[in-house]
Amino acid sequence: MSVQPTRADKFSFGLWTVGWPARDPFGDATRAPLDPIEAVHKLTELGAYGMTFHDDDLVPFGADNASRDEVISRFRKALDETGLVVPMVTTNLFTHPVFKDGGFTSNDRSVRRYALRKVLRNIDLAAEIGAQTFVMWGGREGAEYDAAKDVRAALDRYREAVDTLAQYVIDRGYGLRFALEPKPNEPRGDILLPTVGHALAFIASLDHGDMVGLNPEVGHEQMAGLNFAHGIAQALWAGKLFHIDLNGQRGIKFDQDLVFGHGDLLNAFALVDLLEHGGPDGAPAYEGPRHFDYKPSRTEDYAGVWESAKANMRMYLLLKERTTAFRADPEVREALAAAKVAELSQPTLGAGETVADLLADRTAWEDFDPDAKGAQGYGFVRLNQLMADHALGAR
Ligand code: ASC
Ligand code: MN
Ligand code: MN
Ligand code: MN
Repeated sequence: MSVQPTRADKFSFGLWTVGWPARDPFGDATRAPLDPIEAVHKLTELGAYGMTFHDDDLVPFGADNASRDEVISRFRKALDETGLVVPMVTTNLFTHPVFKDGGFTSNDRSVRRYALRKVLRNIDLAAEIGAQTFVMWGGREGAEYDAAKDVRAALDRYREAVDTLAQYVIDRGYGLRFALEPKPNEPRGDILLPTVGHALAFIASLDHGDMVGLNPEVGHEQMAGLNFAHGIAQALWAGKLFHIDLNGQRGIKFDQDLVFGHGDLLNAFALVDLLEHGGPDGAPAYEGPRHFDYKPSRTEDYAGVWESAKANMRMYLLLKERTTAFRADPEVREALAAAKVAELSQPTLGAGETVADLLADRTAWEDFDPDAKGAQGYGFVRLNQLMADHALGAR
């Protein structure tokens, strides 16, 4: 298997990732701004198939219509020249001070109305440029102080906003779906819809919930101490994995946005295993873009930026290769069987079996020996070591 990326791998990058000039809360930018056109050409050359952007990444906030049109037409020309696609567009409701208390959930109603207008305009652009997914990361939708935010009212307004936008997409006949991106904190002290689970519960309350799914980010779940592969499994189980943000994070701390696999490598292995082999009969469980939302570290110059872009794709392809070998290894198959992993797919009650039948089944209670079953080993550690061996290329 080749670890040279091709378009068939469906790798995409946010313009704000390779284009991050590396300004952080403590220091100035360490890199000059990147021309979006150069990013299009460079990413194509490296083997990516797509690029994504926030409205304001491409067109500076507050640009007049004439300069907006010019930027967009230059960008479209570069897409046509390279064949790079824009599978996803997202929205910036976090940079400008007007959004300091949020966009859809600001306490100030006029800010909420302005935020809706900004997003409606961006949805038009997303549809025009051929995107299939519209991501919403509500980075400023939250609070630092409990008394300052009526959380139930904020969730009402969040729901109102998402339903309004979904209705607009229906009315316009756009083929877009929405993907909400959870994050627990940063930049707000506490962000609404902090995890995959919170967002799934919110989506279930929407009028147009069928059009709304998730864009989970590796590091965001890990900032909450959660298992990302488990979160993705639940999103898949709910039919809500509309998009994904791949990156790396080392434990519960500020959002690091490292290269994919440069954080929790074994969880990244489990993730790629799930995405690439977790469907029926070992087929991929997810067919969408493999999207990187990372930040090239502040220490890097542009040579380092492009190395880091390559590193994301290389990590994914190496993990794809290793997980394929893991799944094909007869000893792994035997260890999976010994660990009864497939037995969990068998329904607990038999076909047509009623509770009365279960109550009448002596083997389930009267003749069941909990002490004997309690003494059995499951062999999970051996299985995990086989996974680690494959991850390290030792098998
Ligand atoms: C997004 C998104 C994030 C943030 C972050 C902004 O749209 O997916 O994680 O914005 O990249 O710096
Ligand atoms: Mn992040
Ligand atoms: Mn993200
Ligand atoms: Mn991010």
